Amino acid sequence: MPSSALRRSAAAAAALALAACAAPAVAPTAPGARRRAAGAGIAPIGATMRFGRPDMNAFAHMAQNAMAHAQAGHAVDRVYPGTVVIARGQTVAFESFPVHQVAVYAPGTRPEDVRLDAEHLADAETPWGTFPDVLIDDPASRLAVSPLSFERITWTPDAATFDRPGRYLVLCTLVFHFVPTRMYGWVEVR
Ligand SMILES: [Cu+2]
Repeated sequence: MPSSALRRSAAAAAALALAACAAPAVAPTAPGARRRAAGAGIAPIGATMRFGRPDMNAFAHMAQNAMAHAQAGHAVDRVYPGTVVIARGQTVAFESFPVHQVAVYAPGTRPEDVRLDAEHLADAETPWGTFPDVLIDDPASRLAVSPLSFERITWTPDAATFDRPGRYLVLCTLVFHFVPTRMYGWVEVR
């Protein structure tokens, strides 16, 4: 069953995308932004990772047959660069281009550990309707998950996400990105 959190996340992203159509400004969607805005616990950004590419920052080409387009898988659906290194106390700015969703898993989690059976796939609410069972929703060892990016977004997980040394798996939860194009990378915390 899809988690309500993922549903809320997708719904929030959809609302954001719709709002973006009316107003050009797209606010970064960072959990903990309120707390940081209050002046507490600002985490320095140690690296930037991009999910997808800026030249794919338009989804007009996906509007027709969006589901079929998404399922086809594309070579650009990758993480750039594949590995970044940060220090403890830092976080990562994830620039995400349409359409991806970033999930961070605890050190020790390997790509093959992520479960992809029907019990661990969730629906995605999109501007084109509901896409059934397309989002990887395996909460085991998962530390943080971003909204779906229907526009270019920058998502910065809370500094507590990377609070110990190790190699963190970061992946796109769209199953047809994670599997055929291996859309995942690594954050090394030293
Ligand atoms: Cu993706």
